[in-house]
Amino acid sequence: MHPLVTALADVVGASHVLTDPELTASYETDWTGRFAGRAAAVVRPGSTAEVAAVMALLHEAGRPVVPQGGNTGLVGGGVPLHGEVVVSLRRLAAIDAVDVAAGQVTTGAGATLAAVDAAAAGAGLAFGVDLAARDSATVGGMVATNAGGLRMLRYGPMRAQTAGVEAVLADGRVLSHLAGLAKDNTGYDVAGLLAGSEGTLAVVTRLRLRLVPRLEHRTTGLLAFADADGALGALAVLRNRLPQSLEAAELFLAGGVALVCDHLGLPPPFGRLDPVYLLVEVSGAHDPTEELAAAVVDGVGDRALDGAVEAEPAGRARLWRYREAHTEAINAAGVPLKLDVTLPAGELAGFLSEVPGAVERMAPGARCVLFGHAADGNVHVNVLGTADPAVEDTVLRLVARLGGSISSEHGIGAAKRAWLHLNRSPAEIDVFRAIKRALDPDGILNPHVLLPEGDARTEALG
Ligand code: 2HG
Ligand code: ZN
Repeated sequence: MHPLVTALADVVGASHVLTDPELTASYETDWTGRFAGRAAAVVRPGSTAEVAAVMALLHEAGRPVVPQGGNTGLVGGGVPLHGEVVVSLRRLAAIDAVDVAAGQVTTGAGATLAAVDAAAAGAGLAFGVDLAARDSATVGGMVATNAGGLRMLRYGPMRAQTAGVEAVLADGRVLSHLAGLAKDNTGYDVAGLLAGSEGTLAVVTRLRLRLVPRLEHRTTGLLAFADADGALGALAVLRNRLPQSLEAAELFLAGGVALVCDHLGLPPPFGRLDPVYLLVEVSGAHDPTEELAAAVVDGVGDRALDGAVEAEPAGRARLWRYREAHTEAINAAGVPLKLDVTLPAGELAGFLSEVPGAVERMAPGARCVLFGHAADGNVHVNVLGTADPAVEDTVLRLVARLGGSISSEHGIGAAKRAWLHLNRSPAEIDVFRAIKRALDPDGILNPHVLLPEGDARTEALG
């Protein structure tokens, strides 16, 4: 056995150092199947102290590391594409008792989103971020990618929920700032910096998370429109009419709904495919159904082709299924190029109509599925039937030209590092490099993501 494997096993126990390809396989391929590599080993520490000891060993040995949570990332940022050691945080899943007075909870990085929300529910509270991968995505990975999700318009992204962080530096030193004090101006905001750092600066081991009131009443509406302008106009009206209660506003198109219906054997909403759908959800301490129905009837009525409002859980789930099953339906149809982008509000409708043609010109026959979080200007451009980087290049350049962001909520990862310069100036990238060098001078933490290619250490290890 390799001496490093023996040393790691001494720290975490032999059963938590995996080298057998059958056991490492699920840690080596991303959820879409697009990004895959071989890990030198997979290490599964069970505590912050073990993570610290593991990092000290790997640092001394000069071994590059990919920290991994639930492996639900979509940009190749959490899988070992270059023979790295995977440090899986999933065993750090313990959640402390909810601090009701503070409206916060301290949790291990490996707890899933669903588990944190369930713990919050036990105390009459909720977690502000929600997303379709809730049963697998871990809160540590969600902080590392600054995940946004379905309620971003109401509560903000993971960075906004993160009141404190504990993390292990590349050399094994531990930073711990978990008090979650509402006012705490004692220097740099490390938690804020680690949110969105994609495992390149430190390994997040514990978090102090903000919780939000649990709003028991919830109503979902699905509206169909002839075009994106109609849907986005309706959204603008609903945002004004429902400033306190609007929690989600999701947009999707006929092509995506057709895929979902094929995949799940569902009838289309309203018995036919309409060009554009807007799904909205409102919540409140009191039943918001009337408020939503009134806003739809007076504010949106004449713009929509059809609509449904559901307050019962089964009816709401039925409407959400059309939106939430997009990712799995796309995966069932092939290995997609996934381009998660933000457009300025005024450019969104134009982008939605321009992208399919631009993709078709680059990759004739490729299938473009567009959906996303309309209130955030966030479009998930999924392209099936091509792996041509020229398609990514075309779409990302179009986004940048329109003043948007090439990564809305999934991160840069391995997938988009070649295009970081479209959104970040040379001076900004120099600052990124300086921060990276300060925290990880030997460049062992996720060296092949986020920063441009030439920055990674190149020697093959493993
Ligand atoms: C979602 O909004 C996720 O469902 C995944 O961000 C998006 O599959 C995608 O492209
Ligand atoms: Zn999304």
